[in-house]
This record gives sequence, C-alpha cells and structure tokens, in this order.
Amino acid sequence: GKVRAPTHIISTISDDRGEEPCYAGVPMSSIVEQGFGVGDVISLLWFKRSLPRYCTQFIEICIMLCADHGPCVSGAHNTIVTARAGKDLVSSLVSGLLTIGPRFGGAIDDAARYFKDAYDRGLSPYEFVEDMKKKGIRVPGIGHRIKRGDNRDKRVELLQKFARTHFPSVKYMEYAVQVETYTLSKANNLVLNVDGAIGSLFLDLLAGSGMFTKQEIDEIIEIGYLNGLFVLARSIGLIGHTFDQKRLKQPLYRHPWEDVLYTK
Ligand code: Q5B
Repeated sequence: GKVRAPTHIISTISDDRGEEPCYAGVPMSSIVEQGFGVGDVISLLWFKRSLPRYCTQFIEICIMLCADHGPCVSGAHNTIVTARAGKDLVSSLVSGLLTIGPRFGGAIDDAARYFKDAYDRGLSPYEFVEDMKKKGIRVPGIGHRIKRGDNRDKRVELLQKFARTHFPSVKYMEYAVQVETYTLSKANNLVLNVDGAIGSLFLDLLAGSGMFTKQEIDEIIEIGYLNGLFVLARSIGLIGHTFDQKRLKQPLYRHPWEDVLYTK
C-alpha cells in the first residue's frame, strides 16, 4: 500500500487549510457569530476545548487585571528604558517580558504546583510554610513589594469574589488564604499576591469544572501553562508603555549617579 512520508511537525490546535481557519476544530465564523471572547480563544488554543462561560470569564478577568501595574515594576521599567534607547516595538516588548520569572509575575505555575501538592498531601498551612522554609524556598504566590496585610491587593480580592460567586469549589483558594493567614502572622508583606491568587484559583477551575481529567490537570501543572496568562496579559501593558514613551518623545534613559552606591 501507500506509505506516507513522516511529517516534521505535528500540530493539534489549529488548522488553516480549509475555507477558514479553525481553532481546535471550531471555525472562525462560529467564533465570531457566537460572540466568543478572548477567554474562549485561549480555551480552544491552549486547552483544546470550549470551557463554560464562568471559566472563560475568569480567564478574561485575569488578563484584564494583569495587563499593567504601573511604570515602576520590573517589566515596564525594562520596556521603558528600551523604548527610550530608540528600539522598536518588538525589542521593547520582549525586553520587558524577559523580566517575568520566579520573583516577578512568573510565580503562578509554581504557586499552583506547591499549593496543590501541599493541599493534596493534607499538610496544614503551618507544616507547608515551615517545610518550605527548611528547604530554603520562598512560597511562590506569597509576598509583595508594596502590598501589605493592611493594604491588600485589590486584584486578589476581585478574583476571589468572582470565584466565590461562580466556581463550584474554591478549596485550593481557601487553602492559599489559610497559608496567607499564617505567613501574615510572620510578616506584614507576606500577603497572597496576584500570582498566588491566580495559581490557586486556576487549580479550582481545573478541578471543579469537570472539564479536565486528573491526568490532564497534572500535565497542565507540570508543563506550566499558567504563567502564560501573565505573559499574555502584561504584553498589553508593555506595548502601551512602548507607545507612551514614543508618543512623549522621551530621550535616552540614564540612571542618575546619586542613585547608585559606588563602593569598593
Ligand atoms: N519572604 C515578591 O519580596 C517578593 C517570601 C518570604 C517566604 C515568601 C517575594 C517573593 C515569591 C515570588 C512571588 C510574585 C520578591 C509577586 C508580581 C506581579 C506584580 C508586581 C508588582 C505586578 C517580594 C523580606 C523577608 C525575607 C524573605 C521573606 C519574602 N517573600 N518568605 N515566602 N514568598 N515572593 N512573586 O518585598 O528573614 O528577612 O530573610 O519572592 O510570588 O510579581 O506590582 O510589583 O502586577 O506587576 O523584596 O504584582 O515576596 O522582600 O526579598 O526583602 O524579603 O521576607 O525571606 O525574610 P521583597 P525581601 P528574612 S507579584
């Protein structure tokens, strides 16, 4: 019989060979006609399935809330400096994106990994936090430079409120809140941050929606899908900062000598 030459690429999420592109089998016209939003497109292209409206709405809220957090955070700072050095949009954007990592915005996957492992193993918040301390690992999703126990992150409150209203279960989030209660008893800056809120709530979305098998959930957490939400969201803000600097015709940035401690 006929032998098909092996392909060099396998792809399962979109297909542009027909009359119109399809995302996970859903034609573009259906996406537009059914009034799908960006949360639905993310569901199709990342998770390869249509998710219930409350899930796609949650994804959209994450994107909106993480789109920007002012000019002083690591990502925006890098983007602003790069734009002011006369670089193009893509260079300015990626310069900011490259700061996203374990300390800044890229703690969502690890927060989900550690909260899931601790909750599933039945560790008390005390056991979990003290165990992390013994290992010398900062609890991902906990701590913030400017947010405090008496100045909570509004984004975290908004996500929690939405999930408490719409999710069938928020057990992982409640666990993260208990962890926060314990860490706040140690230091006032050790709040549940936006990464920790998204990480724990996405666990609830995956476990409670009935749309994913246990194996699929483990794979999503292991591969690390969730930092993608912050990367995607913050790209919106970083592009905005690039345009802003160019519109304002800002000159080359040079850090002031007075703000550097020169020492031998
Ligand atoms: N300590 C976020 O640290 C930060 C601890 C901890 C145990 C912890 C830190 C951290 C985990 C990573 C994480 C996401 C680096 C943050 C984001 C997006 C953003 C950003 C924005 C946006 C802040 C002081 C003392 C030390 C530490 C201890 C600190 N964190 N212990 N577990 N998690 N968190 N990142 O203030 O005894 O003195 O040595 O790494 O979740 O990125 O808005 O800015 O939208 O753009 O620099 O919101 O918490 O504190 O390093 O001076 O530590 O607290 O061990 O103890 P800070 P440090 P000691 S959201």
